[in-house]
Amino acid sequence: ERFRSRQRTESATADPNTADPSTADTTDTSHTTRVNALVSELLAAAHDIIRHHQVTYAEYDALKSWLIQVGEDGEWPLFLDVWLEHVVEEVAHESRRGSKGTIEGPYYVPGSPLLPATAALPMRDGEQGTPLAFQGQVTDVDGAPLAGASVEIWQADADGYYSQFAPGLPEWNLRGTVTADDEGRFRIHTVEPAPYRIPTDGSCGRLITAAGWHAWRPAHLHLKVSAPGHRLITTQLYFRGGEHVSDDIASAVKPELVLDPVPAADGDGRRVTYDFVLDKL
Ligand code: MBD
Ligand code: FE
Repeated sequence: ERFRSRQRTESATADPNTADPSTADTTDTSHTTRVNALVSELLAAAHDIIRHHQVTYAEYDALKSWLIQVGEDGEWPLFLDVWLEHVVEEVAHESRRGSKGTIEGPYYVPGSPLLPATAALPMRDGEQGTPLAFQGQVTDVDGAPLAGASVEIWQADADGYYSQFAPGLPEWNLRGTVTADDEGRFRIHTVEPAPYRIPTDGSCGRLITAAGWHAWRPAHLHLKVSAPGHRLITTQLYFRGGEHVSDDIASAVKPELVLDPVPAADGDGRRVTYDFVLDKL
């Protein structure tokens, strides 16, 4: 269970796009007004649903024990990032002109190994999966290269497991922080991840089964791309034609985020180019 309950405090405070609630004065009236409005409206929506659907005591008791169990399973990060984060991301980045972002999800870990502009992600000998050469350039919205931009990448392996959230994987497997070259270019050698299935043995899995949904996310690479003086982008990239690209349980696919890899020239795996455009701060 401890693999599911890592906290995300460091990334939340390190991301300049994320409002830092710790700087808010809790005695501030505007803060109080905001909490009052948000929580009151959330509760009113729940009250309406209870009346509209004539929710029974049996259903209320089931909800209560399910909510308690989500915490005991350490699945609140998973639940929130799968079913709520996409709308927070949509609102947060409405005004952006550069590349699209999407949700961070529950499996980011800051501080992955630093790698040069051309590098392979840390991986095991004989790491399974189709080799993927992922290259591109980081520029600003005027097309000027961002020398030394940071391209942080994390992903599941070919079995759909993330290091530090599944047992038996090397600590930083398929996680790295690449520094782009003087022209903002990078070339990262990795393997194509598998589609990801939400754990079916916990509370989120029970919800999915009870509601008759499926538990899948399409195969994806996670990225954080940043450069001094520019807005950090948290994003994910998907693979055209892959399973669940059009029915992601986490609603985090955007058309701009779907890659079209081609066979590599040397016949070993696939390659793809994807450029990132960062807004100014
Ligand atoms: C993932 O790998 C993920 O990216 C999200 C958003 C939710 C669950 C698992
Ligand atoms: Fe993921």
